[in-house]
Amino acid sequence: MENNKTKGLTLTEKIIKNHIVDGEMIKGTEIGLRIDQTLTQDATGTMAYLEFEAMGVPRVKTERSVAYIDHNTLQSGFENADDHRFIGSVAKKHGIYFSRPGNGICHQVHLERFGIPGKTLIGSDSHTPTGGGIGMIAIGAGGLDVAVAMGGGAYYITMPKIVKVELTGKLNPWVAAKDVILEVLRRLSVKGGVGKVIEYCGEGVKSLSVPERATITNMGAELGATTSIFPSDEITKKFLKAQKREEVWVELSADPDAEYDEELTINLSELAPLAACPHSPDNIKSVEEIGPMKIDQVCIGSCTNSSLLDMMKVAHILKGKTVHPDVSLSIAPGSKQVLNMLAENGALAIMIDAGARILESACGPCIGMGQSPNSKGISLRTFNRNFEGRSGTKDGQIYLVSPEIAAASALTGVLTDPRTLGEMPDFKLPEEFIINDNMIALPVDEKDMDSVEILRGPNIKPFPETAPLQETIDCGCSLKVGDNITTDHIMPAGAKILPLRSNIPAISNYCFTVCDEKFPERAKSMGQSIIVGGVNYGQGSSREHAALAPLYLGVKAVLVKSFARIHRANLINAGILPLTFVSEADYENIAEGDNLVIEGVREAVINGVTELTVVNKTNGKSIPVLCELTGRTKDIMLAGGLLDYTRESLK
Ligand code: MIC
Ligand code: SF4
Repeated sequence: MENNKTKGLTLTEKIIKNHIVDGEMIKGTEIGLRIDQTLTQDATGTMAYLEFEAMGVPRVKTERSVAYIDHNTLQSGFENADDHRFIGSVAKKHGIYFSRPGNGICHQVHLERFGIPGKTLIGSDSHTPTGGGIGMIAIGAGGLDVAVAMGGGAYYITMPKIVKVELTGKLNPWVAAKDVILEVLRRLSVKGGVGKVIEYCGEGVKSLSVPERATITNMGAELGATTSIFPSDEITKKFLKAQKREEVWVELSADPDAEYDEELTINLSELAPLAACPHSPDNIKSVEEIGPMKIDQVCIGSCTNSSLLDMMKVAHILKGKTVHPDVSLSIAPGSKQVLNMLAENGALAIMIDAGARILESACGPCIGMGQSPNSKGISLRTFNRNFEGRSGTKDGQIYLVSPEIAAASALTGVLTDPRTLGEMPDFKLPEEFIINDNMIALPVDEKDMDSVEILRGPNIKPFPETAPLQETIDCGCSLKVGDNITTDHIMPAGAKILPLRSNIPAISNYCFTVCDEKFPERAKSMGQSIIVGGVNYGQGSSREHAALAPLYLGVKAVLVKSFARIHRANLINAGILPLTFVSEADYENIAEGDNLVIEGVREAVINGVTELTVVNKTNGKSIPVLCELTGRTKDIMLAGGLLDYTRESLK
């Protein structure tokens, strides 16, 4: 047997090894990582900065922290504008770079201007793994975890399994990076990546540019993966050089004898244009299989597919043509840099000429901020999530596709295979991007920080009250839901609800309303309650509001078949007990409204006892459940959440 010490390392292990500050690189155990960079966006940022303020750390301790404004950019009342000003003032005071509204989507801008191969990044947004396209370990986290990292604290994850995805061959014309990640989703499903890092390697990597790699790592979030990563090579160097940041480049790859936990091979030459059908990113069919379905809307953009390369392909397809009369086409270039370059090289004029509705460089329709489709409307989107209702139209039918498919279909009015477009030009990234960071405001020097006033609008309400873990949880089941519940079910987004992200009491009135309109009222009237769910509970976004709203509504525990990673961490951070069924069959032994009792909870957590019993007083059944907490998460739960725990440890 090979000696462990001499075995080669995967790229993930190399970066983790350089950043580990707590624990050991043993799969399945908890490890603490030093975090070099953080990012926040505005929809999660206000909470994250309130939490940062509550910790009382004067200046961020990271190498670079950036606050982006990109989600809540529709200002139909004072709320979002007030929140932007709050974030801007906190950033200025506490040493954080501030990417102003209009500068672009956090992940796109971070890749362009701040990402550094080999560094660690955590962001209060689940698509932070976009940075893996440039060779970073970039992980999505709850706002509170990001606040702790800004304060110099470690970020804790379970040491992941590492999956090798070997890319062979080369993509055929009009087949895109989006089709690669859709193929991975087809094979692994939305829960296939939980507890894993997806590491790409092989000959095929060399044919993919950094933005294409970033499309793949971005949508790795939909696998439930901890993150995804590509090596840092000559192509990465070229990209950084074009961004005038060549000096930060380092070469990084796995050792040739690295050992992986799982392996899969994708032959790029065999891929065909794919689509994720309603209502899940892993519901994959080929465009050919679906056929020429009539469509109502096309939206191009989002952090998955809004790079200059994507936009140039779209412009090429639209050139000299007109958007089909039955279709609405919107395009949101991912950053000011991309938009600026499109304006300079004439591609923007081509898009406008074809009849595209040009949107600002922001998340926009991806998070239901405008462009909701018509009733039962079929919408093709280059985005990463097509969960039910996320578009803002409850019965909207959302298909996730590449920009090539989207643009071709916008012209024909039906789902169209872009391979019918004829010869594909050789789209290349420019030797030099337009660099102008004038929309990134710098913080003041530490000595001047007292002169900065924090601008707190009336929309900003304090963090909800928490309490130390109880010995006995005795309450009713306020809600029972099925498998693959997303955070878009738990805490919906969209133009109407997003402005309430800094106001937990108000936003709580929408908690779970996608599944059951009466839930908030019922939970409140019950005082305390337990939610029961199926597998992969809490998949999707990193929004801690999906834990804070239940906390505000009195939810004490969530009992499910299995959890998605970030949401489970957010529940613990909020002091809500995450429980799983020992036997999934017991899911049937609880109905909504049943009275449930769990005794000896606090003592069990203190003593590290992982098995608890839920007694269903309504039907008399005893249900064994698991409460798997490690040293640190035990203390967080006992304290009533991460904020209380951090406050206590700072005393
Ligand atoms: C998303 O794509 O779901 C979001 C909106 O970017 C979320 C963050 C949020 O809800 O604010 C995410 O991905 O974490
Ligand atoms: Fe914004 Fe959509 Fe990306 Fe989330 S997935 S960061 S909403 S563009």
